[in-house]
Amino acid sequence: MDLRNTVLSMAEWEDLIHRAEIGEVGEPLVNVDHLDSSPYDAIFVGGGAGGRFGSAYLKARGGRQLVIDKWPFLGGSCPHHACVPHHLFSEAAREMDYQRWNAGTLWFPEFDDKRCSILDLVELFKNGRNNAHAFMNWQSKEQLGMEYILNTPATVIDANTVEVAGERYNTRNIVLGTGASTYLPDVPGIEKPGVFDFVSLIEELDYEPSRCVIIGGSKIALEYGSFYQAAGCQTTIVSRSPLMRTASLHHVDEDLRTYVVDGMRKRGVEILEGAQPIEVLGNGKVTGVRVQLADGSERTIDTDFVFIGTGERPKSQPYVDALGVEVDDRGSIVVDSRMRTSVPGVYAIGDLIGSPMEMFKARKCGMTAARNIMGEPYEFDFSEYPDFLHTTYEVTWVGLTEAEARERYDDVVVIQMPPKGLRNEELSLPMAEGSMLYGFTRPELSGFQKAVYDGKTRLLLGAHHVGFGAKDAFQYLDHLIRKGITVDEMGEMNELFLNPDHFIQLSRLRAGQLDLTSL
Ligand code: KPC
Repeated sequence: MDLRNTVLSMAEWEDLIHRAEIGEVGEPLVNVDHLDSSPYDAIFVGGGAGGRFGSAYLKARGGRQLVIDKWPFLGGSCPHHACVPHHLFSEAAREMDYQRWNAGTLWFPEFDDKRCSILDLVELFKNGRNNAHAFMNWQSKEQLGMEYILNTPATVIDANTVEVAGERYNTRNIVLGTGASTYLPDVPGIEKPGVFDFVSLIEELDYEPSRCVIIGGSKIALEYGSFYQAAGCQTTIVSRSPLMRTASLHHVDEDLRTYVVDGMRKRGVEILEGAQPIEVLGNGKVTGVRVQLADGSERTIDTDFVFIGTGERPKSQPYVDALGVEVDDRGSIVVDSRMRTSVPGVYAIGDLIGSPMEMFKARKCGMTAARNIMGEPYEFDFSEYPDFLHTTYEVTWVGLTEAEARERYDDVVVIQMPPKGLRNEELSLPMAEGSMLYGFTRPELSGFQKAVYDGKTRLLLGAHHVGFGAKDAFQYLDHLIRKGITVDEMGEMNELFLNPDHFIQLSRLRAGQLDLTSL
């Protein structure tokens, strides 16, 4: 379908995408300027966050791009299976948790978890996700001027040639960005119906789970596990490593971790650390999981729903076969800081180059490739970054933990709430939007926060937060820590009181000291 000279409305895009998804439209959706005979500076294979942002940047610099995706929309897995449903489910988990703790008090009705349906939320998301998809297509075409071919996969022929729907396109450079997929651990029975990952949860769930076992302890295990539990589905997490001590997470402060994991247990999530699955049971559909516990004993957990929380692996094999790009032992395409692979003229971005499989990295990888392709040497180091996850809380962290700081600096000063020496249940702080009611009803639920300073230089080294609404601040805290901000400069900032992290006011309480001490 040639869309080059057609402007589709949002509703028309939604309808077209829907018809493509259900198989009514099988042909490629083509938005290519066939009148332009200039060569492509880059073809982006994969139209997810990296391919779309890379394309936008390359266009902005005056280049010619083409982005290709097998799906009938740009934007990739984020709005289809990943970030967007995760945020919807996490918001639902927070709301359900709030209703549950407050049930029968003030204006809150008694809590009826029979009305909390995982299936309903999945359907709600699935029925609404095409609006974001439609917008990605509309914005990319009408506002950003991108060329794209959707609803058909691309085949890379060589470093300058890509084939789409039987037609070959030549390009100066190729940018590979086709992402990753769930790593299925080698557990007998893992292929049985009733075992889901975050993709099949959306595409295939057709019953209401009544009991859940999560295999693995990744971020996704904490996030989806908290949602299932909040929805009344008793959840057990089976993890070899202690939660939040897995290799994929860095800079997790121990006090923050304790608050988060204790909070999950307080809400009924069963967490089996040091445990591993032996077999997924069931004659046909899943009926249970046999697990080896930390003490070596075995236990069978009856369940009708198993969720994989072991992380993802890059989908790199087609490019190894076609181009011989170098990959590491996990299949991640090896790139330098400019996103250049081992094959000249071929770049790789996003989840395809390994962890962290995060949005900021995918988008900035795309931008980095585009800048370099357009002749602007630019390096992207993503070894340090702020991070977050959701349980029934929003958990955010950036910079060094207290323990890391103490290893590197002689005079570490910690400003935290509740302060060391006070138990969470003794103090109704921290309090702000989202935790006000908890402050007055259940202080121990109102959250936790910590700022770590170097007492000598007075520089902020790290910040850690469990609560609600601080994620936004952490984007800027990351920037400020990189630039270097002192406790005194923090104290000079103008806070919008009450605020979720209280870092400005708490820092000001100590900023006057010549010899900085903890608070
Ligand atoms: C709703 C939303 O912005 C999430 S989808 C983002 C896909 S992209 O803009 O291509 O990174």
